[in-house]
Amino acid sequence: MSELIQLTRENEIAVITIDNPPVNALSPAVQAGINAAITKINQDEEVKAAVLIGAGRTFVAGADINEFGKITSGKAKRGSFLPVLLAVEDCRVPVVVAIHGNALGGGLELSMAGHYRVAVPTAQVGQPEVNLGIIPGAAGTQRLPRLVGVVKAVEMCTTGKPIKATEAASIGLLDKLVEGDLLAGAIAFAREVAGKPAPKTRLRTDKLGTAEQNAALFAAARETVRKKQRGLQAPLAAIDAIEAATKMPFEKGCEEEARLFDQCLYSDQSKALIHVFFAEREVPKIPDVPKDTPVRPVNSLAIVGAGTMGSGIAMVFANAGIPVTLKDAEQAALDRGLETIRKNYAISVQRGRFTPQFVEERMKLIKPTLSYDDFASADMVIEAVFEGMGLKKEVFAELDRVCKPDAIMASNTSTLNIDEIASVTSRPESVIGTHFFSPANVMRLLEVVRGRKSSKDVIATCMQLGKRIGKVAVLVGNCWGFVGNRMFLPYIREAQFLVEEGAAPEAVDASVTNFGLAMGPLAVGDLGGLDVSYRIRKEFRHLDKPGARRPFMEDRLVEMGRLGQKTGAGWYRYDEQRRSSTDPEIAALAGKWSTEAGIPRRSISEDEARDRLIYMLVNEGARILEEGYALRAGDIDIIYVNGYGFPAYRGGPMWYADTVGLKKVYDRVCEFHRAHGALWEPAPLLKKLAEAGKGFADFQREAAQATT
Ligand code: 3H9
Repeated sequence: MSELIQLTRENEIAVITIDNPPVNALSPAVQAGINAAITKINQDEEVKAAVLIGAGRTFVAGADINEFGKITSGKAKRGSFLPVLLAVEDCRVPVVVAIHGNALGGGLELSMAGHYRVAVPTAQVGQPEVNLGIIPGAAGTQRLPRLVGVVKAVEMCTTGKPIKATEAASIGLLDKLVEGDLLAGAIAFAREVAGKPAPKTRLRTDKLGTAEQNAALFAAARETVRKKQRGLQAPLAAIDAIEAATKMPFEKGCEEEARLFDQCLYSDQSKALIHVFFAEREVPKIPDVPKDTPVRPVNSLAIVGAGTMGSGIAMVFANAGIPVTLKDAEQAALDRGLETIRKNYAISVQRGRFTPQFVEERMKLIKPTLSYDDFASADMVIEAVFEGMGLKKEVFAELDRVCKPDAIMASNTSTLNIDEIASVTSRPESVIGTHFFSPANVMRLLEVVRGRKSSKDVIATCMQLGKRIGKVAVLVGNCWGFVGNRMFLPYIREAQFLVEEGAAPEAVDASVTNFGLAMGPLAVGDLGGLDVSYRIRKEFRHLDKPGARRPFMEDRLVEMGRLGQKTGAGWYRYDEQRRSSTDPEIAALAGKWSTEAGIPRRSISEDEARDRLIYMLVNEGARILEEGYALRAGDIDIIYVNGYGFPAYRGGPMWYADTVGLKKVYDRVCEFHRAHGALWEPAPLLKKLAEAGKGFADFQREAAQATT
């Protein structure tokens, strides 16, 4: 046997162990090894049943995702796992698959080819391929509906969400839950079924339903996907493949699945989603803060400021089981904060996300206070007061006085200079930025802002803590707006320019929502309140490029009291339920103000609007990358996908630019530079890469090679 697959014997039971750390991915060698093990078992008369199990922390997390890029770039041939699975299913003796950790993608497909499946209660099983822009490619769409029925199979293959072992057992996907030692339990189960006829999943049809029942189910499923997974191709392909399972014999269904799988695999969507998968796993890797950097224990948190951000952050930590002291200066503000928390939890209970008991336990973890006295024992403090340097400095001076010596002192600032904040403390090495995104209890992104003196153990602690509290933590440098907002501000500025030049707000927003963004820039402004960026623009006016064009629309709307949703009007008009509609007054105001400012009104195409918005992000992203405020182009992509509603299937702004081709992007940026002036000056890195015929991915690869 190969090192990756071990074949051993427990008397009459053969045990195949897959040992391909870290997640037993089904590399070609693993697939060949399983095949060889089955051949041996078939030849060994003494074997009466077999157990197939994974070594290490998990069963099998699916195909080796690294292989997909090699296949689409022509560096590897696309093999098929199907013959191996048929060999398992046609094995002379019953095969019992024993699952712990995860059986995902090809891992679940392998399990379903086995005759029985047993699992520990903590295990999870799923077909998450759609998250990578593909569909199950080893008969998952054919065997799963045969085991769990069409509705559940469609749900699992279109959402990609794994289900818990307990649920899997209740719907017939697992035959038994094993308490205690999994291998021992699986061997005992194998002894029970040895010598008896073993059921083959592919021969079953009892759960496939009738054509009439299914027609309505598939139509409804397609409708749901179009609404909830807007723009994604793979979930629709998964439905097509499952439909094939209900209409064709198994072998033909597999052929149809393979055709659809290939179509998805070679798509831009799949390449982008695979990029996002690996970029997310790259993000915690910080060259000068190695994995084994010691961390400070964080078992309690204190928060200053019970506003929207402070109360949201309190929920995030309470949800992770970490006790929180929540402080505000005023009782009324504290009461409001707690009320917000209660309301948010009530919504989560209504939506079935949390049980009332869970919420009650979390509420007990949040301790309101008006005093800093309660801060002395906190392992970490997050300041979430109003965005203003003076106030933040006051708070940090106070924290320096009350916090214990090794406490981490973090600021939730979204724009301000962490070094300046740290300068008022006697321990700048313990000061760092933890920039949460609103609503903090919902958004996955956390920017960890590294100050000049932030120590490595503080950085490592915050990055690890991010994972513990369910966030994607991305380390960023300390520049204005850090990464996300530094790119976002020019983007929303450009949206205003488009309106000032003649585009309707809904056309501006549609140019990026049609591209796949969750919301357009103007609707986002209305949602958060136009006064937020108004204040930022005012405070940082001194940073504006001298002589460069300045937007005026939004400032004037704010000055008219049109602050967005909260005042019933902003870029759009809102009814009581905050449903938006076009406001003809905006077109009239834009026309009047633009004429006064001497800006000619013209018709603007959707392509121009989209390119100006997206390429503004890319151009600023290129500057950030070159200046070293983001470690990798992929980090910027992860920030935009997780914090700004950028469609993951486009891979993030930097990946998207690479797919367009940087030469094309650069030419367009130059065109906008000529037409609109200094704010479109091409980033030097963009120019350099475009002229060299390279992409951001090449830049990253070369930078990584240079450091190794
Ligand atoms: C598929 O199966 C298609 C089939 O239908 C058809 C043909 C058979 N491949 O996430 P983590 C690496 S498509 C290669 O940090 P966790 C990962 O990059 C596949 N590598 O750990 C990381 O490497 P590094 C369908 C993989 O405990 C390390 O493992 N399956 C794979 O937080 C640890 O990962 C999926 O989509 C892989 N399949 O989460 C499942 N999986 O240390 C994808 C992981 O160098 N995987 N790695 O950065 C996951 O969802 C999570 O990794 C998992 C563990 C839940 C398993």
